[in-house]
Amino acid sequence: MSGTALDTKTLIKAYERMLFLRVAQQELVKLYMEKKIFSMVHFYIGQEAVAVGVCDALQLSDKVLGNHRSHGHYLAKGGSFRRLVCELLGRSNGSAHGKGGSMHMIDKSVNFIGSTPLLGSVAPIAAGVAFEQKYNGRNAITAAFYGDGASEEGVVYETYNLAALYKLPLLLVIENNRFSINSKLKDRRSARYNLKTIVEGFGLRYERADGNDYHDVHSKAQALVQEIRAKKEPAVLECMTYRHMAHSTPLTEESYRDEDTLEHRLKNDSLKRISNQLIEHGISEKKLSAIEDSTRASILKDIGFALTSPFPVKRALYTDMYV
Ligand SMILES: Cc1ncc(C[n+]2csc(CCOP(=O)(O)OP(=O)(O)O)c2C)c(N)n1
Repeated sequence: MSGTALDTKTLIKAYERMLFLRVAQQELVKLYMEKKIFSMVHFYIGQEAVAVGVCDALQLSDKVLGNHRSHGHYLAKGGSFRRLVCELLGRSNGSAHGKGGSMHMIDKSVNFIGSTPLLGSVAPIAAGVAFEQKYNGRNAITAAFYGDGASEEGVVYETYNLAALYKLPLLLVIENNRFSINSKLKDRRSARYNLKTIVEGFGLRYERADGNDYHDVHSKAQALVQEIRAKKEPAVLECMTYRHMAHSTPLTEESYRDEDTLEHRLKNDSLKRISNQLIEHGISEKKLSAIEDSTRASILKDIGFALTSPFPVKRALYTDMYV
């Protein structure tokens, strides 16, 4: 952990935000199992400290982009759960009018610019967004989230090069959950692969955080964001984390894991960690479960709204098109 200790009020707020992402995902899993979600879904359970820790270091005017696993990024940037669940259920008041699904989260009102499932493609797009911010003299930065698998795509290395050359206000957040689908880091990279050396070699700053620890992610993200804003120089923040569920479906497949067993993941779980910290701060378990109950109630209300919302009309097929 780094940075000065967090006060109780800040910890509770972080807990509430992370818990919202967790409970929202748990309820979405149920909808998925009931076959109410048509699109492919990649759940974010386990990685909440990354999205919340980073987005808590940003301002509303900063822009965020994500990947195929972006429910958490979207919500952490202030996106509406009601619009998210409507989108997943294919309803017309979804964030992309029910036509994008889970992998195409977008909400320009909170500067969540979009998520793109083509691995690695988010990096150059985010660099373009950051270029506009610098070119037009805005005091804002862009953050992009992508996984360790995506970080191996060639276009990401090209982005490092141009981002450093043009000194872009860009924060690239790598969520290293150790897998690209079921493929392990050691089966994809030489034992001598060193991301810090690579990133710094291109001329960007590099930091590594414990992605299961809100405080560590947040304090490192905050320090980088301040530097990026002041100096207009890009940085990479690599967050080591775990996804609790399978890549997508079947949701609970565990056979490809070795050291990151279910027991190990639960022991290191970000929400468990922050609730233990709150208990150390004198917050009772009763208070924590009351927060969980009211969080779930608000989520269920939005799901109820979504389930009774209309599907897009046929002529909506011809809107929001580039042709
Ligand atoms: C260019 C490209 N190649 C392959 C895929 C198929 N694919 C989708 S997700 C995924 C694994 C992604 O792993 P990572 O980037 O680490 O993110 P995670 O799923 O672990 O969050 C792959 C190979 C894709 N979407 N795009």
